[in-house]
Amino acid sequence: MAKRVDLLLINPGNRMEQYAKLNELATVGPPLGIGMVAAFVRQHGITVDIVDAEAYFWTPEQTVEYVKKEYDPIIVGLTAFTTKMTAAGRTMELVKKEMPGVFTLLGGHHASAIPEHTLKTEPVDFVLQGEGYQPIVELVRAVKKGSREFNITGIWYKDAKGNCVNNGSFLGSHKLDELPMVAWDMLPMEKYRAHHWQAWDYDLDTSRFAMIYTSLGCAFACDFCSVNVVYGNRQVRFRSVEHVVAELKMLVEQYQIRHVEVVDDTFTINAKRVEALCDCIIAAGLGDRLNMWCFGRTDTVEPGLMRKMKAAGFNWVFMGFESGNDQILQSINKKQNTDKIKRANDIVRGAGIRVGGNYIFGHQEDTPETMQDTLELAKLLNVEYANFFLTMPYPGTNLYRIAQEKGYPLPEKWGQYGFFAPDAMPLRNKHLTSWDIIQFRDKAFNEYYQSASYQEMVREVFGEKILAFLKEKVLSKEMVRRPPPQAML
Ligand code: B12
Ligand code: SF4
Repeated sequence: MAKRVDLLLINPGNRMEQYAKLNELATVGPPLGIGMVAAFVRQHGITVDIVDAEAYFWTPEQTVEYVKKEYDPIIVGLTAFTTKMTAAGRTMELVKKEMPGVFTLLGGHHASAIPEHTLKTEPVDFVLQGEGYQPIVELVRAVKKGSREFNITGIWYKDAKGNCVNNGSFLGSHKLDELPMVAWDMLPMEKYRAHHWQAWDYDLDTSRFAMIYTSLGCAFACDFCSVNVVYGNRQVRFRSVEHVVAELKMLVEQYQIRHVEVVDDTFTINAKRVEALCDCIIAAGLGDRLNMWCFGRTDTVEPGLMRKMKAAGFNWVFMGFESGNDQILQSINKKQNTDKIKRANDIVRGAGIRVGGNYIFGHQEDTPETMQDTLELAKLLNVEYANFFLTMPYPGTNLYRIAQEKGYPLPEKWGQYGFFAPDAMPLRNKHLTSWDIIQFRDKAFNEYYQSASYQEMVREVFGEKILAFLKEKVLSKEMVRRPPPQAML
């Protein structure tokens, strides 16, 4: 018999649209956001479950077929980034068609960035702007009472006349320790797997993977990033180190987790706290049982801190290098220059930690020459793994506003906002079309990964087997670009 629940949370699937030939290699991570919402509402007496369609590689059709058979929910709530909106929209459409009377709810970065547009254009009854704890408890209670008015901070809906009701954004409490741990018991833990590079030192076994947050929000405001549409422009909030370590311990002991991604946007921002966290991880005997990675800013990595992190199981640090040209770095307000980037790279690698370098092509002031500088810096640093990203005008970013002000075309399909989508469409600038940018990015990717110096480094550091894997499984998958649509030229 179908299981009756107040709230069914879904992580919609869209892997083929996003990753195409890279699908089998791309990470499969647990949806922390809905995992936390589920844990919170459950504490308040609401019956809830999670369907992680992405983890099963299900299409919206397969998802709704399963949901219809297994569940009898009052509200179906989905989470989505911009790139997942095609799948989220289709899933909600099918819920409306196949399960009449069930309410639909959408939360996450995309809905928080453009709640009104989302409410007007998607088959959704309620949009959550911001963090999803107390508002959802109140919403479920109101729906169950048969209410027609929802004056709940964070909840946007249409009134009886079809007008959008704006209840603003919900910013959660400052005390993160008061939030429960993710509802890991509702997630298909055996399905998650790390990025392939995270397992290069582990014989390519990506299983036993989880993600964790130790802080939420970011104090910076980079043009291309939309992190604060959910958390608001305020100080970063931290969990206590004990709270984090208790969750890590539970993940290791109950689920035998080994690979962990720390999702904090700038994990290394507060050195003292990171040291205390590392001490606590080491004292709990987890340092050599975990293989973790995190994001760090180039101005927050110092030798002592890196050595401590290495001892605590941090084997990879990813840093936003962004560009190899100092004027471009200044123009994007990143508060770093190429000397600082080189220094940070030396420090992290000096501590025996692998470096992931994030580069972006197509900044608003980029030209073919400055993009070449970025590629040259990448080759010079020759880090263990490099991401070559694109300037994507995600809703909620400054780039999105720039696109609107300047009348630059935006992608026509949500999937085109994905960095690895076959029809990805970065934002153009006054020197470069979207097509110029993407062509350069593809060339940069090939030049970097095919270069003798990169491949030699991989052989030396990780061995012959990893180099063979890289060549056969990653580099052989040539990205086929469709002929560019007019808007990209
Ligand atoms: C981990 C992560 C991933 C993982 C996701 C794993 C997973 N299953 O979720 C992976 C590596 C797969 C990933 C991929 C991508 N990601 Co990502 N990712 C993140 C990261 C670092 C953390 C997300 C997270 O767990 N946050 C912590 C949780 C607790 O917060 P949350 O998810 O926001 O959830 C809260 C609220 O939003 C809300 N909420 C969320 N969903 C719902 C749903 C309901 C019903 C309700 C009520 C509430 C609710 O309540 C939660 C608790 O308050 C964020 C940055 C960030 N700090 O958020 C970027 C981020 C979300 N990613 C981003 C991007 C761009 C991508 C990619 C498109 C990049 C690419 N490769 O092309 C892909 C898209 C993949 C796809 N399938 O389409 C952007 C999104 C921008 C946007 N507007 O869409 C972000 C914000 C990074 C950035 N700096 O801009 N990502
Ligand atoms: S790119 Fe990083 S530092 Fe910049 S706003 Fe986003 S999370 Fe913060």
